[in-house]
Amino acid sequence: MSEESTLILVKPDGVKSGHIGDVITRLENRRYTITALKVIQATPELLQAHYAQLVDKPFYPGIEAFMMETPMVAIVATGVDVINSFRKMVGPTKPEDAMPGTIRGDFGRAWGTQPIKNVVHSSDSPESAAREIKIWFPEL
Ligand code: IDP
Repeated sequence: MSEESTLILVKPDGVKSGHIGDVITRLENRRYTITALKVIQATPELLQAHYAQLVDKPFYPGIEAFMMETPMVAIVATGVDVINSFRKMVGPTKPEDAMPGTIRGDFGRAWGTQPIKNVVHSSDSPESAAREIKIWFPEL
């Protein structure tokens, strides 16, 4: 397998609860390379592009408001199979479904809330990763 890159966002609940460092540490422990990293305040435009497939859902306005609560940390991580492997390290969408040892299982605290607050976003496919990296890092 060859190297690939994925887009990771430490969401506002992860920022507020002090888990930026934990996410970075897990990437480094797994020997992924952090190829870009910045603090960025999301806007409705960025979020509508990022969550294009969710914009029409009834819960979308709640997601948009949540994702703008604080600036987020956006990361491009690179390594062999990083997209799928990091998704496994993140765990399923609902923190209450995520096993201990996963980022959402260990650090997700907002169980059963709407919108779902789950510490991090990570790309789910090579196509999503390429699209999302362009949205959050147009300078790359
Ligand atoms: P993922 O983040 O695990 O890839 P997606 O289905 O791509 O999950 O959804 C993106 C984000 O939208 C989720 O992480 C979560 O914050 C929010 N979300 C997804 N489904 C729901 C829902 O049914 N209610 C509220 N929020 C949701």
